[in-house]
Amino acid sequence: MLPKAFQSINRRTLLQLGLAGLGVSGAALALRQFNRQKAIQIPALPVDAPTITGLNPLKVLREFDYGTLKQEDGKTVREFQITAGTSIIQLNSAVSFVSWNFNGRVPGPTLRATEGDRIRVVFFNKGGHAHSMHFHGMHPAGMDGLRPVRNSTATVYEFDAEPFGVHLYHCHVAPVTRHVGKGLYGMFIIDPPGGRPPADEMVMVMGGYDINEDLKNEFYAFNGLPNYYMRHPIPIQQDQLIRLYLLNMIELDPVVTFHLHANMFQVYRTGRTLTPSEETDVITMGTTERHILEFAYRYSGMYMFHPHQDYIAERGCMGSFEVLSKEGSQSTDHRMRDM
Ligand SMILES: [Cu+2]
Repeated sequence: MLPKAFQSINRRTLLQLGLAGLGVSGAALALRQFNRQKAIQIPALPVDAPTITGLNPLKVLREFDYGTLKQEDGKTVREFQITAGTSIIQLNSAVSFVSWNFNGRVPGPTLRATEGDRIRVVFFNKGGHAHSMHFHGMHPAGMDGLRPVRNSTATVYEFDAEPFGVHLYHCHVAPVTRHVGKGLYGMFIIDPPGGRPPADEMVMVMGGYDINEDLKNEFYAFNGLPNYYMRHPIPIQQDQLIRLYLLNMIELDPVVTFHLHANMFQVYRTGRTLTPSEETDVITMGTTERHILEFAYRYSGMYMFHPHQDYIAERGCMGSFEVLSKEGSQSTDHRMRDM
């Protein structure tokens, strides 16, 4: 009998894969290989994960905004609607923070396109202050987002998506430190024309909060809420490729690192290559630096990730992966036992 994960694959699929003559065990083996290469299993998110005042880091993690697709004069256009606003977010049970944000989230939506697509961002400013959207990547000066867009007005940014890689956008109205620190930033992914191999893809944006305006951050977070992924570890599948799009948007601290426990990761700097340039378990990132990190966990269990500036980790920029064991395999979570 095929393992449960493969039971839904019917004879037609087997024929398409050229596996129909292999017999059940051979087919299962080949399908397992196929599964490893093609069908990525995304574990269900914890159902009890609470939504705290509009922010849900588990949603930020795997949600991509591809815009509204249009064809204009033979060109693919992706139209995005972004609204700047002001809202209060609850950083923990005692501390609230007035955030300025895009589409009610910190970080803003992860905008995603393929290299060469035309990007059209319809930007509404309902934030109560002048704001703008400045994109990283290549575009004409007029689309660079330096011009403040007054409150209750709108503008359109339009340019071609290039070059492929991991980019970002943020408000560029002075003082930028304050506008970014309030939460006006997000990730902008441009996929290479042929895409990348299948993987469990996720986004993490590191941010800081200066709650008393002393030009020092008192709290830090992955995807908006301090310590969220410590309380709600991210479930991932053992032996499955994880592609992490990682961005550092922490203002006021010149540099942070990102460290992954009990593993190594492949680095694609700024997402600008299709082959990795480096393997390590800690990478140093200045503000707005971003990379693709790829890894898979050999052993099931709980593994932390955090900047190795431990004061930053201990103020909220810390999380865990829960690596779920593969179907039918024994747990390899070797915990310490009394001997
Ligand atoms: Cu702004």
